Amino acid sequence: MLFQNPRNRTVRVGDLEIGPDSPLVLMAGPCAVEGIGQLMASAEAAKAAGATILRGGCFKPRTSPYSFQGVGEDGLEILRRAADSTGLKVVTEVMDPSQVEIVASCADILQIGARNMQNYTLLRSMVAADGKPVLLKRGIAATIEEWLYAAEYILVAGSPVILCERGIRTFADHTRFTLDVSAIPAVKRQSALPVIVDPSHAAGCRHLVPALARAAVAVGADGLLVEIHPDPRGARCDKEQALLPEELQALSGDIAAIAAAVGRRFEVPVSVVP
Ligand SMILES: [Mn+2]
Repeated sequence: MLFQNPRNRTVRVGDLEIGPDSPLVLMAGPCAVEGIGQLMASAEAAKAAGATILRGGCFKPRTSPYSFQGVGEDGLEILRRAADSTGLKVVTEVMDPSQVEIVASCADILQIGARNMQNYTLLRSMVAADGKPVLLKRGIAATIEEWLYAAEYILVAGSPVILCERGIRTFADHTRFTLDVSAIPAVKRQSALPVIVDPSHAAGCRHLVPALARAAVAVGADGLLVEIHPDPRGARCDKEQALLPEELQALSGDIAAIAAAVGRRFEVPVSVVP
């Protein structure tokens, strides 16, 4: 194996730092951008729970071509407005090389989804991200070695990488995917890159998300990416797994307590009681 080992273990996003030497970072927001009202409510809920980064997909890779495909470029502006009005950073997915420049002009972190982890044309096209950090989700059937080689394409293209474990495909059908908790300490042995965990897409159902998030923090994740929605029943995408604002608040308190137990910090607003 020949991996670049960035000496700097910290990924900087403006004034925010992500990595093992920094406080845990919480990224939260809806699966998909639907409109300004939904995004503002999500951004306020994220902020109130101690999140510093707002998520939301504008271009959605969907299993079925008949499912909602996202609002497209218009969503980027909505995302930016909601984030700016609450003082949050933005992470959003880019699906195609032709979108890299426009997404990079709006987002603070570009996301490459699990389905695109080995889309080498897209990975190489991160050269157009102008050095902005890229959040690279692990493919649903990718080994750690394949994941790190995919990261390498992005590093070579000039962007720092944040790895994101989001569950892999196994025989188990009680969750949407199986969260590979062991991947977090395992990948950290081989790489200095920050690792965050997405418990939402692994679980696929709301009631399992907090437990998986707590486990991720306990094994050393550097942050979490959590789907929330002000009205999950009306969500156009992934409604089963979106946490309510008050559920994210409760999870934040748990995370602060677990972080402290494993020697990490997670800065929460005073309204969140650990
Ligand atoms: Mn989703």
